[in-house]
Amino acid sequence: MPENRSSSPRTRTPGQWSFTRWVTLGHLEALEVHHPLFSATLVLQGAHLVRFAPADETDWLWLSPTARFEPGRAIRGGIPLCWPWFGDPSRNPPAVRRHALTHDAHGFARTALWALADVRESAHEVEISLSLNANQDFADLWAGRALALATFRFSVRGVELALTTTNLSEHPLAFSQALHTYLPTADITRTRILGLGHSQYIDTLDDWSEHTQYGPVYFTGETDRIYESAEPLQVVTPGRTRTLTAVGSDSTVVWNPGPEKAARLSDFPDSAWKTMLCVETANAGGDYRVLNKGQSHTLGVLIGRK
Ligand code: TA6
Repeated sequence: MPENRSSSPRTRTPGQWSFTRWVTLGHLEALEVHHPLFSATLVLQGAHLVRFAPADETDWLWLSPTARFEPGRAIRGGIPLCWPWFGDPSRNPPAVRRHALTHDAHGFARTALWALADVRESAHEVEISLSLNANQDFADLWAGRALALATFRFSVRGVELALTTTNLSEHPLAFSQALHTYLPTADITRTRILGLGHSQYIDTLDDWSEHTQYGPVYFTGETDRIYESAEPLQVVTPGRTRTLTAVGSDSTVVWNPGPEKAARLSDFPDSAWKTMLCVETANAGGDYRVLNKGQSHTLGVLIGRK
């Protein structure tokens, strides 16, 4: 796991905001939003949203009860940003793979220190932007050069997250990525995902073979699939339905570790697989993106209520 790195000196302005303030989570700095309509916690390391809830509601995101907040350590839960590659680099297309200079899953953005770019507050919403300049400071991890800008917009409607990548190099840049959203459920065996019916998917547990989805996605054990679709989704769990609407994506990753893998995961209680799932808005597999010099691409998701 690459150590905690910053692409620029930390510009930490005193909290001159109405609803937003600096806090420390474990050993990490974070911005905590306490708005009359919602609350949220955004960790600077990884531009990692770990909590969001409208007023009088329970958290919309799942965060491991054993998550650790340490420099250079990925946080288990919330919405990790997998960038500038998704998953195992060796499982990426050659154009993406050749830029990755480590074997770490999910790139290095989630353990890098992002810089605060902007905070905007209003009576109805709060928007926070963080940036990561993946320049020569990351030359031992990645052969690319790009600027990543993560913008979070919180409101009573939900969370909008947009991750914009701009190619700063002189050459075309191929990359993959995912907004690795962890969602809670009261019972994974009574949970289903609507909106992926009739789409093709790669089953990483069945030798990465292609399959067709018929009807809702149910969970009967470890599930780890890359769907070649990014239609609007409904995640139906006992007592609540969450909607996920993607932009800039043609792939969706669905993951639940099941009991055996759960026992091997870091910062993850053995039984936690029963009360969480990941539904990840992505540019993964064949949906990787290529940017020419100066070009940008935005991957986004709106997590809302039905
Ligand atoms: O998104 C699915 C996945 O790639 C799974 O294969 C599993 O490894 C999961 O991500 C968690 O990855 P992490 O590195 O956060 O433990």
